[in-house]
Amino acid sequence: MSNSIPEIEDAKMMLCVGTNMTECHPIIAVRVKKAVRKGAKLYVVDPRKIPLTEYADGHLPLKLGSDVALFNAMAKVIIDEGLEDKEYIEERVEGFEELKAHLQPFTLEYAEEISGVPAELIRECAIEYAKAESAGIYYTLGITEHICGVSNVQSLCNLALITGNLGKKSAGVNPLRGQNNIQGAGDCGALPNNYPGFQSVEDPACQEKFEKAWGVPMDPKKGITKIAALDHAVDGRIQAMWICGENTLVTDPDVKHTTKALESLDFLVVQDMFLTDTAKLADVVFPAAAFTEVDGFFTNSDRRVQRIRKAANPPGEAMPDWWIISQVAQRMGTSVDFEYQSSEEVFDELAALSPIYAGLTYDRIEKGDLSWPVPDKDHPGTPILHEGEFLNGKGKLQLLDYVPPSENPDEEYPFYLTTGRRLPTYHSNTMTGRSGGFRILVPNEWLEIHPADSDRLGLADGDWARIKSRRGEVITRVAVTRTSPRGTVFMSFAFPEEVMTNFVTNPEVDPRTETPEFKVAAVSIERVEAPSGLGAEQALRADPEGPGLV
Ligand SMILES: Nc1nc2c(c(=O)[nH]1)N[C@H]1C(S)=C(S)[C@@H](COP(=O)(O)OP(=O)(O)OC[C@H]3O[C@@H](n4cnc5c(=O)[nH]c(N)nc54)[C@H](O)[C@@H]3O)O[C@H]1N2
Ligand SMILES: Nc1nc2c(c(=O)[nH]1)N[C@H]1C(S)=C(S)[C@@H](COP(=O)(O)OP(=O)(O)OC[C@H]3O[C@@H](n4cnc5c(=O)[nH]c(N)nc54)[C@H](O)[C@@H]3O)O[C@H]1N2
Ligand SMILES: [Mo]
Repeated sequence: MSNSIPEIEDAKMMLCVGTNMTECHPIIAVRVKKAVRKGAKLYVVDPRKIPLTEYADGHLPLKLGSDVALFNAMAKVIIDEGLEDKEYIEERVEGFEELKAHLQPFTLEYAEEISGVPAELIRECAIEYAKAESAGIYYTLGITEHICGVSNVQSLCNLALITGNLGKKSAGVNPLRGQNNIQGAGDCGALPNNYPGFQSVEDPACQEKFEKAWGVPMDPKKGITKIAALDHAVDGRIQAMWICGENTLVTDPDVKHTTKALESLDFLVVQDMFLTDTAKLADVVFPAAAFTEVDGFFTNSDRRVQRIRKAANPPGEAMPDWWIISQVAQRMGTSVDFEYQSSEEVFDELAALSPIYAGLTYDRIEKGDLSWPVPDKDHPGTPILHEGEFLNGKGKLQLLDYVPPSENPDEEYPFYLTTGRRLPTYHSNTMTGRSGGFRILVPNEWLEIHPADSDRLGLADGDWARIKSRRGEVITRVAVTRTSPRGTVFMSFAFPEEVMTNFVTNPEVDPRTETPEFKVAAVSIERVEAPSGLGAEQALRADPEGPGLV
């Protein structure tokens, strides 16, 4: 995030895009609700009528994958109305005239046609965003898990840049990170293109620095993503894989392809707290300790570095992840020193090699109140990025085109399926599924479908349906609800033992990040009889409340 979480409370306008915040980031959503109570405006851009819309001044229920058309039109409104921040643009932004020319075709009428959102509502949202003293953008997977995910994000950055909302308190462009330490994992170099501290593997100066630190030659080429690695497993270029803390078999798109990839490997290691579906395919399983059972550090969504402390002993043979990795490394006979005695030693090495962590020690992160960059020991941390100047010079406006989703409804597959989360379950449910009472909250998977569509298909609430795409099919219960719009249905992926949602999802990726288009697949839906053995014990779903979409 460019700004810190507590600042949200003082935002004057919040634009929440593709983020089901009350269900997926409920603590952050509390700050949003507090800001609303203090008089801030809230606009929600999401195809579904998610609970956050109940607090909103405006809900823009756009068609799946139409974000660029909508945000380009908003940028055009802002410029046409003369609401851009001229001084900020002059001083800090590059490419304004080019953007202005590029936006000419993105009229409100065009945006309404592509997104289905009434032109007047788009205009209202643009004006509220531009006029606010401080306006924050918050987004999550609704815009990133698309073949145009990068463009979606850039179209939001354009809005922030032309209105001077980057480098300012209670504003910014804020991706709400998914898992507790996904930010920290990237910071530590768990990325194909960076060493720890986001230092490029392709930069000769960085290569030299790490060669010196570790005493071995560095590969000057960047690595590959997990998506590419699975493809390479199928075509034989990769023979061995070590999966740490991921239930890949269940959570990657197109399960048939993932299964083939993992089964093609000569050797698979899985390091997890539980014997997941993925771990069952492994040659070796390393039992990992849980976060409550280890000492270490996590870096939060807003770059806040925090200590975690051991509160219980791990069960059985389970050990901390850093320990398992360093023990294997030592046995591989490398000349690199992997003899860490504690997580603190790992942290000190990270701080020594990454300028953004340079001023941090376990003592300094004791209270968890410092956000990186913290370049030296006296530095107070950086809750707001880009204050005063951008690291790489000027903020560059991007000229973006609308690209439709890779798969769209046709005669054979007439519906859009979008997938995501529900509050009581966490991903593949390996963790949340273990608490006895959770099925009271979410008894089973269900397909969220609008009454206009269910009527046409002869489906009643609680019936069973077959959902089929070009990749595969699943059978699930249906819930007739106005949460999803007509023509678009929604499922989670939390009940793989009953409904393997990712049999159906779309493996097409954004070519720049290789993030799959989990948010759009074309599917067919047909009523089926209740499968034997499953119907009786599965209660009906709990339905989200609210009037829903017409
Ligand atoms: N309870 C719970 N919380 C979680 C998780 C969990 O499994 N359970 N997982 C964590 C992780 S790793 C992550 S990454 C986050 C994810 O957090 P979110 O991204 O908020 O979760 P999703 O359910 O994937 O929701 C995406 C939202 O995008 C909307 N959407 C779909 N398509 C589009 C589109 O084309 N445009 C726009 N504007 N919106 C669209 C959907 O309707 C949905 O409301 O949640 C984290 N928090
Ligand atoms: N259809 C569909 N699929 C999706 C998505 C979607 O929106 N739609 N979203 C995608 C996204 S954003 C995400 S993040 C993924 C999530 O996908 P996964 O990360 O595969 O999902 P989890 O079920 O959270 O699996 C995490 C595993 O880590 C283990 N674990 C937990 N803590 C530790 C630890 O400290 N050490 C070790 N070694 N293991 C640990 C857990 O036991 C669990 O098995 O799903 C992706 N898949
Ligand atoms: Mo995620």
